[in-house]
Amino acid sequence: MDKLIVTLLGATVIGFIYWFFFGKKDELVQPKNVWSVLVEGGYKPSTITIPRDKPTTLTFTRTDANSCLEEIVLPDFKIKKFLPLDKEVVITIPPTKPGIYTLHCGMNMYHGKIIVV
Ligand SMILES: [Cu+2]
Repeated sequence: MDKLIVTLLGATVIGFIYWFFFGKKDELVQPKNVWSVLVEGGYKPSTITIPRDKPTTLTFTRTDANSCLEEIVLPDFKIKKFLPLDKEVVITIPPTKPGIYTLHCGMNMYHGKIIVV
């Protein structure tokens, strides 16, 4: 009986560790070159992981009437775009060297991250 409990506990711990380190990380690191970002009280998701060797298409949809979010800026890519309410705006990012790049609203109050891997 004790052995069984220890085994079950061990399996649970291993499962948790796996989930904690790999499950989450996978979600964060898995690069995609097509993303849809909802602009509502910020950027959702706020961290976007993209591959270095392919052009990436980001589609932004602003559903937040807050004028603070009506402009999006990707300073490293020299991109600045107006986001009309409830309209999809496509931003294309060329293949880029690995690194962390920021994106923010016109007033630099809301932030997001583009991770190129
Ligand atoms: Cu703003």
